[in-house]
Amino acid sequence: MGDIYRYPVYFNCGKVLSQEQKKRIENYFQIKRRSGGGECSPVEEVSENIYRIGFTRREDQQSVLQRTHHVVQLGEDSLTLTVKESLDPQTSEHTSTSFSSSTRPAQTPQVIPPSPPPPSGEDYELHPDGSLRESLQASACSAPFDPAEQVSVKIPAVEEVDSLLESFSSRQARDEFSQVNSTVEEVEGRSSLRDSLASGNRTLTTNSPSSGAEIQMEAAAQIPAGRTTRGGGVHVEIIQGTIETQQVDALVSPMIGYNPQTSRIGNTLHQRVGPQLTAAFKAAAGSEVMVGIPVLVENLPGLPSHAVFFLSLCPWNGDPDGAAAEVLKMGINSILTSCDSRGFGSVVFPVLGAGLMLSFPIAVVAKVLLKGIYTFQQQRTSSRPLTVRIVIHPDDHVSSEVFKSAQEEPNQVQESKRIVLLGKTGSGKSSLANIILGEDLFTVHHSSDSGTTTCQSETRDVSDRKITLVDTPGLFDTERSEEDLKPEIMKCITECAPGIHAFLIVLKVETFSEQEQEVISRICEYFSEDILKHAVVVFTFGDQLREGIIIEEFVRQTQKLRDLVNRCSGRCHVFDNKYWNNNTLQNDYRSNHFQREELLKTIDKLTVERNGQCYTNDMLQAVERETQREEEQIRQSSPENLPPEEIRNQARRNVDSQRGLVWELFLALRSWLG
Ligand SMILES: Nc1nc2c(ncn2[C@@H]2O[C@H](COP(=O)(O)OP(=O)(O)OP(=O)(O)O)[C@@H](O)[C@H]2O)c(=O)[nH]1
Ligand SMILES: [Mg+2]
Repeated sequence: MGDIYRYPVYFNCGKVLSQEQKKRIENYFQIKRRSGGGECSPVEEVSENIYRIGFTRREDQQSVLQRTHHVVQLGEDSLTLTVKESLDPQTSEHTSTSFSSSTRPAQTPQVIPPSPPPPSGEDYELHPDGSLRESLQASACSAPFDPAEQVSVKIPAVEEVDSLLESFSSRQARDEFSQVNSTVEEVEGRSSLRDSLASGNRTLTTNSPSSGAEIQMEAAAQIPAGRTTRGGGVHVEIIQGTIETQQVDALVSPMIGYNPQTSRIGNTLHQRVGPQLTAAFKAAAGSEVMVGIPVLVENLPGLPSHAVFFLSLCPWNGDPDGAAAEVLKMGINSILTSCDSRGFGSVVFPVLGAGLMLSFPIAVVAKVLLKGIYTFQQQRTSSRPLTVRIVIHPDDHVSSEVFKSAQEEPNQVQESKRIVLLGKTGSGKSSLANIILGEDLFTVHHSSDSGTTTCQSETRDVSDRKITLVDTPGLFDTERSEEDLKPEIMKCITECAPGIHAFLIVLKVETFSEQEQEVISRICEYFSEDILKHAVVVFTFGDQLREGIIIEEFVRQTQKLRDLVNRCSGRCHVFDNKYWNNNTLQNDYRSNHFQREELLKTIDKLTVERNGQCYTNDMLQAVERETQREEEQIRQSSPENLPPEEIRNQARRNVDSQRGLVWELFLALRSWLG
């Protein structure tokens, strides 16, 4: 990874930085608007109290260095970093770091104040000690939480969560629910979740017409509670503020295990309410809580909100499709369902699970939360207005940025993943595209003198994801001239603006020759090395693989192939578009069905690791701006209300017709970037 972050910035620090402080500094340097920076490495200590952070782009490094001093906010205190480009002893001797506070006199550089609760996310590592996290992780969410108190946390397996979720109205789920939540009922006198289960009038598979959820990002600290939602339905607000001061029907407070004080919010609520909080929680929860099923506590004194949903979650396990994410989804859905059946008009969510304790990536939380709300909204039968407010702590700029970009991209939640297939003529790109989308949409050519001649893009829903595949001709074949490439590269770029989530570099299971190497070099030359951060190497003609051999072993046998896959962070899969279609047995390695699911998971992971950001370059962005201008013109000039999809396609066609101009721009940029 070291060479990716090859543009360093150094700073000196009087004392050892904690992990959390390093993370804050990294977050600061990631946000262009604040520091001038961009994609960067974690902060690492290179010698005593000297730290390095590396950028992937020279422009970002240079723009950070334009300011000698950077001020990073750490709770109430701020840390001033004096930055340098090199470790030259002469210059590094003068680097300094100091703390200052707006409310207190500056402290000595040697003193790092105790960390305040992190604003980023909602839970933090306070309770009861480090062993909690370890025990939860070690037990993979299956151990009783606190045997001394005779309480426990029930954690269903992933499949159980799924089936539980999908069979909410089933008898079995009802029984299970009543078992874990019996005391909630006693305290409340009525449990509308149970009511809704018992009534059986709603299942999660119902597809009712929706009135359309609205998403709004509010910069204001507070939005008056009780604000009416527009047009009924679900109204989503994203604001910065403090959750405990919201005047709404219900707040959501995450927790680990059976302890409501294992999150920042839980602690804050405890401070406001006092010991009654624990007593009321215990009375409501009984001896057991189940992860993903909220415990509702109403009428807590000292709070402006009517009720609090305490939601037990599992720590992040690195898998966007894993148990932790499923539990989070399930919890969100349970809370929203409960709000509906209780007649609540407003509920407030924090950035659930993104703190140190639960450690979900913020991009995952944003996606699960927004998608959960959309899904709920599409499936609910009630048309009663419900305001769902997502509250981000005022200091949590990272979450704010992530949610803002989620909000800025139209229908980001349902936005399709744009994936481009690249590779030599005849490598099996069109065949692979058909396998991935599950339909014969792209023409497969069986003779060597014909082949795909134009870029084609198709979008389909595949395994709960919306996928757009862009099939290309053998764009980077060595015998093709740049003139030949021009129109098709342009078309590919207009199809993919503003960015590409993943590239599939398609290679046959065969000897990796000079020619293949040359194709890879050309791809990197056109799109820059950055492409490999978003690339997966996909092998076709998998039947050539010796029985019992997995693709990684095949890769290991050839140095150049190994290097390529390493540069793609090890991402590789294998298909046989012709012979592996009938093996539908789960976990059968020589099955396209299995490989497709694995490939989709790899792409999900890749997107999460890149915080949802696509591969983009100045060219793609310029084309996107142009496309948006065209869209605006079409909107203004067309008498009838065209659907957004049609406007977008028309705009793309218009931009594509100006290829000459775009090509000039492309060449100019390429020579400028060297
Ligand atoms: N046995 C086998 N044949 C394959 C596989 N993939 C593709 N083919 C065959 O290879 C030939 C070319 O496949 P295409 O999918 O058209 O290849 P392409 O990469 O799209 O080729 P261009 O469009 O020319 O760039 C066809 O005859 C396919 O049936 C595979 O995995 N196994
Ligand atoms: Mg083809």
